[in-house]
Amino acid sequence: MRPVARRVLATLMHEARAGQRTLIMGILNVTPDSFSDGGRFLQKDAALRRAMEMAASGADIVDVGGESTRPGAEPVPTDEELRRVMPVIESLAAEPGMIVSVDTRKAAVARAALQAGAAMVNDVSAMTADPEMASVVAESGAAVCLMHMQGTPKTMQLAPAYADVVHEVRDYLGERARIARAAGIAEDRIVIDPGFGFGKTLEHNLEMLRRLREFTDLGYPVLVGTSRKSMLGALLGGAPPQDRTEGTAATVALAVANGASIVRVHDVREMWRVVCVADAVVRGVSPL
Ligand code: HH2
Repeated sequence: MRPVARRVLATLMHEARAGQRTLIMGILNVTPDSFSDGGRFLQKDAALRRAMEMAASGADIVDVGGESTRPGAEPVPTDEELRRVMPVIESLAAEPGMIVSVDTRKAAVARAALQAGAAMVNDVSAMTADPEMASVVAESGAAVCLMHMQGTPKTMQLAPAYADVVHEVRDYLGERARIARAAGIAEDRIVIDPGFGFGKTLEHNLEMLRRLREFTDLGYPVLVGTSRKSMLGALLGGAPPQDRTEGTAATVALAVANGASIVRVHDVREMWRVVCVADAVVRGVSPL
């Protein structure tokens, strides 16, 4: 990681942990099949343009992914995932002040991305998919986002079931964070995420958003990723992903009110404005 990225990451993690303001993670899917923007950013030029646009619109972190984890998705081989994300990450990480996250479950992809200058690993398996992931993250000094998922993308929406979704997910995230720390990842480099839409029914998702404080009580910054997800389509009469902006905005505002530190979104310009207003109400701060 470059010294500038190291410094910016330390500041962002401090802000996230102290609850000073809500950070925005902009989504960049370099995939042919992501649920809402699949195929749009497969060409490197288009991906870089999109990343720069998101940074200019207020993204603190750009999250680059080369494998869709939408319900039903098939796994992508390592060499294909590397081929998709690495040219983009290499260019982005060279931009001064740009904080790049890599959305991957594979240690080999994380290692290559971190060597190229990425500052964060966003692992939707909470480092359970690859036994080498924890040591790769620990050695790099990068941040990690640990997300909860019931099952795998292929099967997770078939029959999600919990006795109490918030208790189960909270206990799991607490345990994964403990394991991350035991592997040498610093406490102030860990972010947790309840995993909206990952093996959850609409009711589970609503319950998690309503009771988000029970996750923040674990003491780690909480990331919320509801952007354009099917829970919003279900609540908005079947609106397609591109027509879920207001629904996303409602969940972002409620996430801020309920203690989220980071929101992961597609519509950065719009959600930056939502966060601006929500942070003024909830935290009494304004970036303008
Ligand atoms: N959601 C998606 C992917 N990665 N990472 C975290 N930490 N939290 C999330 O909620 C999350 C995530 C799915 O959204 P998207 O990347 O837009 O779609 P796809 O998986 O189809 O590429």
